[in-house]
Amino acid sequence: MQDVNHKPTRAVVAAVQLPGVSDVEFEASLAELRQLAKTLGFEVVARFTQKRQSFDSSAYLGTGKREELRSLVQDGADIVLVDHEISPSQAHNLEKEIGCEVMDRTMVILEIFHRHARSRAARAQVEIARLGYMAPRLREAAKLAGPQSRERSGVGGRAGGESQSELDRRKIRDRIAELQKELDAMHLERKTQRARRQERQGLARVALVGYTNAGKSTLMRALTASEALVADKLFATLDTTVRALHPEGVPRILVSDTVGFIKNLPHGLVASFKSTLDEALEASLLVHVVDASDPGFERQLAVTDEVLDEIGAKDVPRLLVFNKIDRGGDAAALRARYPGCIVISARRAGDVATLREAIVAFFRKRLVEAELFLPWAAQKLRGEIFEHCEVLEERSEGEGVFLRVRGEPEAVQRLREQLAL
Ligand SMILES: Nc1nc2c(ncn2[C@@H]2O[C@H](COP(=O)(O)OP(=O)(O)OP(=O)(O)O)[C@@H](O)[C@H]2O)c(=O)[nH]1
Ligand SMILES: [Mg+2]
Repeated sequence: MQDVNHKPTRAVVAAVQLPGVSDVEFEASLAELRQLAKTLGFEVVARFTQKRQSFDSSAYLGTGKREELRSLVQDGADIVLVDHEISPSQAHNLEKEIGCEVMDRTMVILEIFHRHARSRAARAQVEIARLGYMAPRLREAAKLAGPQSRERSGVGGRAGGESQSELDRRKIRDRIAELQKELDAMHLERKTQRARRQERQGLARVALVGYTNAGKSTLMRALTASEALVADKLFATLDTTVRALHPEGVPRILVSDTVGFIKNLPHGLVASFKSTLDEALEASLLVHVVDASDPGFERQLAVTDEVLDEIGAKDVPRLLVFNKIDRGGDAAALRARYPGCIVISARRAGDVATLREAIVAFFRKRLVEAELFLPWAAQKLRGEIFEHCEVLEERSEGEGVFLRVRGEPEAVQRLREQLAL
């Protein structure tokens, strides 16, 4: 997609506006496609739109419009990005008529995920989604290429009489199965590690979720004094990372940063990122971060809610956080409209402290007070008690010490069990 001189690829963003879609919604989606294109390093040279009752079944745009687009492309564009997911045959026909490559929204998002995937798990997840997207397209390509495609020279191992496309499909299926097996193994391993970590570190967990580019990683950095990747790109973060809230207190709170959501997140991606998100969704609190300065924030908020429902996180308590208020947005109006929300800028230390306090308050509400008796013989548990609980009072009595403590119910229960041994 890059020419030999490494000049940026020149892209046209194109979209059909259907009757039910408002101008605002349409423009917001197109602006987002531009952002996606920029994230891929494309230079957007033109926009191209058409109002239609429905997508043209053969090539997305109407006949006359395809002609127009063809000459626009000839004037200097390398690729056309279409703001919907289109069928393999629509893409193929459109490419043929306008004379350049066409990428639909799904493909653009998949490509970004592909480039940003770092960990083994993220790579495998993205590859599964890409293969799932490509399979029907390969079938289409084979159909269009006709019977002579059987003559195409394949890479070894072809069973007698099997066409190239059948072979490719079989390979794709096998590869997906293989990747899925790897992922399942990784998932299991992570689960075990997580269980161990929770044993050690307590159970208070909060996950930062929200639309891509809302500022989740920026807040992660500020809240945990760590080095999460922050970038003015869509889908900068693909892996869940976990760090302790800083400064540490009782309970010790773990914060996770997660992959961002977007309108029309390809279905294959939702499925494949579910395991990554699962970890985050075991959190007791979701901090839903919204970019208050984005005119389309309401839609972004709704999309995030939808995806959270879809992946089974509907009932996890949420804290709604409007971020980037330094860039725009009406704080008073937001507070009136979304009771209980917090309006902040991740760039202001005071605001981050307010958010931290809200998170800590949520978890402190769960804490219970209890009395523990620590016999002299079990002094080795003393450090553990102090690590997991706040000790409110301590008095020696006969065979040991009584400690009045405050901690998470699970931590207190665990200590009780250990003391009973
Ligand atoms: N002005 C302003 N910019 C912010 C604020 N918070 C984050 N940003 C910027 O917004 C951009 C995106 O921030 P990230 O923290 O990477 O966003 P994210 O939600 O993690 O995005 P993904 O990982 O892509 O889902 C970066 O350029 C940040 O510097 C804020 O409060 N004010
Ligand atoms: Mg991020």
